[in-house]
Amino acid sequence: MNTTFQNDVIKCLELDAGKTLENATTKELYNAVSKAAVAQAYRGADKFTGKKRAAYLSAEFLIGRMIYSNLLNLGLLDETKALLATAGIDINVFEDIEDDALGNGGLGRLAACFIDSAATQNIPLDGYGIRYKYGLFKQYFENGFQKEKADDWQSYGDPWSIRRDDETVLVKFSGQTVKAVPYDMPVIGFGGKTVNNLRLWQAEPVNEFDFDQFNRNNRAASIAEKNDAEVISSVLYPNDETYEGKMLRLKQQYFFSSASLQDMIRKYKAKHGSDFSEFAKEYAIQLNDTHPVVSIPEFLRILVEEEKVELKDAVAYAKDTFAYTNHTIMPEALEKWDINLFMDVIPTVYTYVVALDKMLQEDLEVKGIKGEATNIYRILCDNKVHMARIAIYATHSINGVAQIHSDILKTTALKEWYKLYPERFNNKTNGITQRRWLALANQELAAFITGKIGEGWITDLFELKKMEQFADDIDTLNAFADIKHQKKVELAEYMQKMDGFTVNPDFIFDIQVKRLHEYKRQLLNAFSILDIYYGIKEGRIKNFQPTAFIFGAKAAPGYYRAKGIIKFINEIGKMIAADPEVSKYLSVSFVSNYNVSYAEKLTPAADVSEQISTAGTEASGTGNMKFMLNGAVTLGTFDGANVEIVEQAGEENNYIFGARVEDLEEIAGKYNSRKLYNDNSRIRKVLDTLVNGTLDDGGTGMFRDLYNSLLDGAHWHQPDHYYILLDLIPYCDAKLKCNADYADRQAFTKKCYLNMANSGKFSSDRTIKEYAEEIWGV
Ligand code: 26Q
Repeated sequence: MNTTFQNDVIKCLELDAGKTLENATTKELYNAVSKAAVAQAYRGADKFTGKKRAAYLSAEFLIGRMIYSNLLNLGLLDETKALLATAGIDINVFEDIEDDALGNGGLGRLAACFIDSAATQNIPLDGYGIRYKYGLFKQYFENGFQKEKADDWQSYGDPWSIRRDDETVLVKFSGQTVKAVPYDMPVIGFGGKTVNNLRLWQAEPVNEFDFDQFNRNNRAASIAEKNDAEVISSVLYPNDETYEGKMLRLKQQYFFSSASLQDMIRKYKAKHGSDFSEFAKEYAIQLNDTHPVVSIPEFLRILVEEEKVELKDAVAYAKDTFAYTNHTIMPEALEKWDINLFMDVIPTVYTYVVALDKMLQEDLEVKGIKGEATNIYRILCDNKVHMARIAIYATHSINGVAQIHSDILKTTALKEWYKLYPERFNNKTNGITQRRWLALANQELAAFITGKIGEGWITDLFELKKMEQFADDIDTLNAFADIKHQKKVELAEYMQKMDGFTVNPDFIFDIQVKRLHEYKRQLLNAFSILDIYYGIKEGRIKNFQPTAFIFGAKAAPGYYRAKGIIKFINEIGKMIAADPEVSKYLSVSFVSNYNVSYAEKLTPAADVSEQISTAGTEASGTGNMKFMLNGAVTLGTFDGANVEIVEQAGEENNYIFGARVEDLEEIAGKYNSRKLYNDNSRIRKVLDTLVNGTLDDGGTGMFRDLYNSLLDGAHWHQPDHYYILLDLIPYCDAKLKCNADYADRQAFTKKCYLNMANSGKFSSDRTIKEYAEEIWGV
């Protein structure tokens, strides 16, 4: 028992709230426990001194709820439970605390897993990002349609952050200067030995209030500067994968990029003065996608204009310091700013973009590339600033996030660049932290594993391989199956409480949770459910093992088609629930407000993990890894990290279907979705529900639009751009095969078990060590 920690909690309650454990509110308890834990973290940590550090620059950190994971890593979880229990309080009261939802999805959650892993593996890595006032919107449903409301994540306070006014910096835009105020969160490694830092910048005015304007009765003008500054860190853009050229978004990017660089440069100068030749020996900077890439020309600007470094030296230091991670190959996600907008917002930085473009041209000329042929490389082209091109030209490392993705970058998406700089390209397959996604989210399975092989897996997930030796032991498999059932019961209760769904825990739990996107093909899943529905009704499908299909997804508020898909799935659920003949075998539930905390309930409860993106579109996926770790089979395409998942766990233990990248390359240009529709009555039957009145979109025209997109195409896309109709029948076959296999419960449990036992590769501990060794040299 750590009496210092316990005393701190009691003391904090007394000082901050004038309360005791017995009469404190949840909010007061939360603040007291958190503050005591922060103090404990800083007390116990080793100090890194003088070593090179890495910085992870990311517009998003999707941390989720912090209290449980921090207590776990500090070894204080059981103790806190016990302390609260003395006053009759259940530690579950903290489930009311909001998630830190400062990210959209995979890219932001990856950043959160990475900082957890780095701290656990004693790697000096700090995160830098934006302290958005409002995180990703909260989702609710009205008549099956998605609605959004603001996410006020600080409603219970933010006891994990420490505001550091003394380290405030100024960020200058054309005609506007704002303060960037750092809020630091301790990033606590498992065991509490290493504490790294996550620094999130908040935008504030230099002058809070203009008294002159106020006295002249100009109320709005008196607070205009405050509003114009605060808006910069006010809200996370809820748009992943589609790019929008909004001025405020560029301001956000420059705001945190500039502040973070100023921070590092200030610390560097305190040690080395103005000789920047050692900068890359002190700092490695990893750019999480193109969102912080403006930090490269900003680095040049500061070095050249404020530190009097020669431009060509500054560029050389940049190349040694920066590295870039690509998270998508889809053209609509590539950031390209209008030159005019860029010049309007940050003209002083634009100068260095021009300089980079010129140096690039000179380098190309040396390699014999000139004139028109340079267009595919030019940083400034078609009146746009191409951010990914800056990131490739002025860094020493470019990585994809799964093997197949990195290969596609080399052979397709960035092949011209690969010819120029082959040595820069590398792969870093994503991972997830087993502390949150197993030790915390599935305490029953964690305890079971520890009972068999000890707790080494918590910091070395490859240890899970030792579980394989029990894969034929009946008692082991039964115990494993019991835990799965227990987690399904818990999820069913949670869904009842949160969304009013009644889900039968004796059904197969088949789960698809992820952002809503056409390429992720939730619509394909919906069609397969309709095909099963009609198959059961027509007697075509017999002996169907009852299945609960569970969805969770947010659609970007302006993404009309994605919202149509949500409504469609909700209508399918309604139709099936109203049909007693089929609802004995099928249920469809779309949970609302899917977030990290919901994911922690869903992942342990899945039997089947749906990972069905069109081959070549999902850079990696990380949800797939969470399900595998918790013992689910993957029903998926040969895409992203699924490829490596089946490589580890065996194709025979998973259900892989559909066209592969090579098949789609072959078919491109010849694909005719309408022919598939005309030739196959099952395809026709399910598609027609969109337009024949079977399912109702409330007169919005959303379903007709979906139907047209599959058969007629729209915008610049061919019909059925994501090959839903091509993969539909193979997908239904794989799903039914999986369903039939479930009848042999023991054989199916063994498949799930082997997935868990072979998931060691997918720890973000492995990934972050690869970054540290192969890119950062820390
Ligand atoms: C860009 C410009 C303007 C506004 C928003 C954005 C923006 C924001 C977020 C663009 C993209 C994102 C997020 C992308 C993302 O989450 N990608 C996912 O990254 C995961 C981690 O590598 C992969 O596993 C997923 O495959 C990939 O989709």
